[in-house]
Amino acid sequence: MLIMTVILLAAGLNLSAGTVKKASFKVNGNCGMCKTRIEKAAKSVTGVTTADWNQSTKVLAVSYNEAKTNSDQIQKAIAKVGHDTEKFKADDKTYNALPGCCKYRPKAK
Ligand SMILES: [Cu+2]
Repeated sequence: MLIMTVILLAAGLNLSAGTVKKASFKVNGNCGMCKTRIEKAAKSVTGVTTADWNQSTKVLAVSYNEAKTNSDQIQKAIAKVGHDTEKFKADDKTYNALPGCCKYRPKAK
C-alpha cells in the first residue's frame, strides 16, 4: 500500500514538473538597451529559464517550462515593456515612452 502511494506521488510530481521547451520568435528592437529590456521582460515570466535576443536578426530564443508558461505569455510580457513581437503589439503609449535610440517603428510623416 505504501509503495503504491509512493509511486502515485512520484508520477504526480513528474507531471507537474513539466518539460523544457524551446521557442524563438521575432521581437522588434534596435540597440543594447533593447536587448536588456527584452531579455529582462522574458525572464520575468515564471517558468522562463533562458532568453537571448539577437540584435542583428531580431530573433529572441527562449527556453521555458511548458507546464508554467507558453510562447504567447512570454510575447505578451515583452509587448508590455514596449517591444512588438510576432503576435502582440506594444501599445503606443508604452512605445512612445521608450528612449529615442530604441524607437524601431518607421516614423510617421
Ligand atoms: Cu534600444
